[in-house]
Amino acid sequence: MRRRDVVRGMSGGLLAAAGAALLPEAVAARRASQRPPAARGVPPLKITDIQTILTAPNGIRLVIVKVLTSEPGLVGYGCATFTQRALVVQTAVDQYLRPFLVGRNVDEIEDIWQSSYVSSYWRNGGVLFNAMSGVDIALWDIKGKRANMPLYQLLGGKVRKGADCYYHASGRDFAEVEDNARKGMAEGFRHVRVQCAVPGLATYGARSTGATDRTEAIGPTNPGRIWESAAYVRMVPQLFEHLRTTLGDEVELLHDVHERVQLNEAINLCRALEPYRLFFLEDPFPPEDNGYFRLLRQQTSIPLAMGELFNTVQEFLPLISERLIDFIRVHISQIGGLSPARKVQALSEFFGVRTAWHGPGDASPVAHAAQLALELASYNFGIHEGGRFPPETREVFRGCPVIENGYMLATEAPGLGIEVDETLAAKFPFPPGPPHFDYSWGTTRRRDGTVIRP
Ligand code: GCO
Ligand code: MG
Repeated sequence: MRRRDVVRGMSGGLLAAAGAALLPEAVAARRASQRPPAARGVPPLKITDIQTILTAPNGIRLVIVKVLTSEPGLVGYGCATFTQRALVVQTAVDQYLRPFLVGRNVDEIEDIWQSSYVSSYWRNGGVLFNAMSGVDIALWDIKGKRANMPLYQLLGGKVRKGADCYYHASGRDFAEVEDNARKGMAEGFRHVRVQCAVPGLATYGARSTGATDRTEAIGPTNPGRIWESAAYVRMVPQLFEHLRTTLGDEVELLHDVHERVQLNEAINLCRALEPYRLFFLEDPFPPEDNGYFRLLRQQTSIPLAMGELFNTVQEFLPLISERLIDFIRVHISQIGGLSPARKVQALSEFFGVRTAWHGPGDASPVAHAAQLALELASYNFGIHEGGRFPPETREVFRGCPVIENGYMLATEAPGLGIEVDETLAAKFPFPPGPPHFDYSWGTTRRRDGTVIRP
């Protein structure tokens, strides 16, 4: 083969290398010395401080972690929101993670996660993992800013233009749910989660119509808010019958059971819902009943989503590896942040499980932006929960992802693209008394007084 033919079949660096091999040594050496130096990454930077920002722009208690670095002005934000126990997370960050991590190299995200994980000896759980998540997501934000790239670039680059979102529609009756679903559809959402009140009961996702006697402490002998599953299980298929008749077949419908039924009820409910072609049915069981998925899976073709209450990956590994669910729905700050979420996403891809990270109002815009980065870069993305950031939230979190035509889109700014306006954040202090989202946990009971999960 002649030299010209060899060269024609090559390109770029290979061509240069082959050329150098064929040139006299002195010329090759001169050319090498003229080449720009290889990129050597970025100079080491230290964590100089870790702070917490507490804010409730829409009445929902959010915990944000701010990591400061030795480069003046370079900071990162992470979400550590465990809204029901926000102040405990703040203590975990300020009193424990901060002293453990100040002085560490900001680039060592994985090692910072691994060493923080064992730094308390007893580990995991909602408080410690949320605290770690605040730091973890902030470090990814910083890495993106240093690279001058939006975070999805560091995770592999886009595999889609935007993340399809699902809108929440609820109501006191079927007509109100339908009206609210139509509002979402008119805004361009192709996916709508529908929840409806059951008369006389404290139903998840809809304003309660049950009576509450608050003069005495709620307990087994004074149950207060009442939940019974039988009426609910009868209502849901009727709701879907109504919605498919009025809204048509095109729109994708979702529903959250919120862990409130027994195995046999879940089987019957799933079977009754099959004709209505749900996008997914969420959280039929509490995590304590993970074992039920093996039985439910065999009985129905309804796509199953599960997971906002999970903490450790070990809890839900079998659900993924045995293909017992269709969507994994962990709350990314609850499992420790973006670093573990990336692993869950990668693992799930190999078992045909799609991601539908938990994303209600108690996941801050910082968490949504981190989820979005992963969703844009991962093949097995399923759906993004949430349809909007309210105006006050958008003012505090400048640079929220954009929602357009039912898609969440990256702003293309470096890192997560969000700057927290701390002066404004301080104008929305935590509300006194039981926070929003906190009102019913541990106080909703069966008619006979037995507390329900959750
Ligand atoms: C959802 C959830 C939430 C949770 C809430 C708890 O799927 O959106 O179930 O509404 O109940 O995040 O704080
Ligand atoms: Mg849910």
